[in-house]
Amino acid sequence: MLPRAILVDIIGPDVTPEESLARLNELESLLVTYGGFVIVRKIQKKQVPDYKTYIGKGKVEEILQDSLDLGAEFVIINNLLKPQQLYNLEGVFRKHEIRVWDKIDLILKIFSKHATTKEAKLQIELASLKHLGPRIFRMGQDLMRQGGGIGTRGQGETNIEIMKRHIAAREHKIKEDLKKIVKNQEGQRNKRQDQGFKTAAIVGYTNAGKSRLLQSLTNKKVKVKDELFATLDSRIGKVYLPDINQSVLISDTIGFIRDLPPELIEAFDSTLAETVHSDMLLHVIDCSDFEIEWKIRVVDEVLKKLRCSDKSIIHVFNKIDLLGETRKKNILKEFSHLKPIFISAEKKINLDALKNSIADKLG
Ligand SMILES: Nc1nc2c(ncn2[C@@H]2O[C@H](COP(=O)(O)OP(=O)(O)OP(=O)(O)O)[C@@H](O)[C@H]2O)c(=O)[nH]1
Ligand SMILES: [Mg+2]
Repeated sequence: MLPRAILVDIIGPDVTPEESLARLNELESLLVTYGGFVIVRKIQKKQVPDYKTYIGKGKVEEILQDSLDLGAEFVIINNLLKPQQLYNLEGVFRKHEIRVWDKIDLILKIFSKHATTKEAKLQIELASLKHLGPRIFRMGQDLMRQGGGIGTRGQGETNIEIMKRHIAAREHKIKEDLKKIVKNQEGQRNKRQDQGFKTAAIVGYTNAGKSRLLQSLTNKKVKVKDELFATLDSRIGKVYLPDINQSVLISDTIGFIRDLPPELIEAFDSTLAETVHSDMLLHVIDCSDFEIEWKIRVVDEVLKKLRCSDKSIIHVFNKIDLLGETRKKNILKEFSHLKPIFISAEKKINLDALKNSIADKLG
């Protein structure tokens, strides 16, 4: 049986019903990608999150009762909690064998499931250590306090110190290993540059069709799947542009998502290096999706964090095969300022126009 979960979202008073729905839909897609099943969705409007447990006290009790009544194994909170808050919540649910995750926990679990390369695995381990570390210390401290009497206390402190040192040493080792990978990638990038290749990096929201576009343009075999965060590494393929009689390199990478925590972006430094060093960007947008506008905004924000906002960019509106004429016209009107190029990566519609446009930008 699939793990059963209660989804909880704490939203500010200004969040509209549409946005609130979109937020929970996204969390549900993440859970489905992980392989779970939603039994109830809970929303609490709150100006300021609870200092101790993020969720208000009454709501915590309500969620616990529902979890017990409905047999939930997980409570997943659609926010980014402080380690202390998560730890306190876990304290309420742990004795009933119900686990409490925040959004990063869930994303990290999906990442672990999808990671295949050494680089991705290292990056995920690093992000997990950063995210979980403080909670592990808390647990250690509690054990120490429960130990009580003289003698055990000293032992507990020593154990926490050992644990902290162990985690710090592991972090250090991962960073060293990643540095080697980055160096190797730099070498390859320099070589490609010396050979005169220009690069266009595909970016976009997760599940927009980035990997399919790389495959359709370059025939490179990559993982294409209807799930979030199917891609966790970076891939490069070559495409010939007749307009400028030149081949360019196209790279594909991890997708973005709303509230992508900065520590995850940091951990994925080496995977995102291809994007950061590219000559231009192809921002792929799923135009069959009704949430185009804020997804574009999310991607723009991540690009800003990566200091890529100044790069030349093409807005590639993908999955045109799923659109009726009216909707296409409306989208064209609403987003005309972005000069969209409509394509279908899946059905290979309008790829030549896209190639010409890339040639234009790079030429
Ligand atoms: N109908 C249609 N489906 C598409 C098109 N392009 C991609 N898809 C589908 O959309 C889903 C996601 O495609 P991917 O290429 O894996 O998307 P991605 O952006 O790489 O996703 P992540 O790596 O998970 O961030 C897959 O089921 C694709 O088959 C398109 O032009 N039309
Ligand atoms: Mg992909």
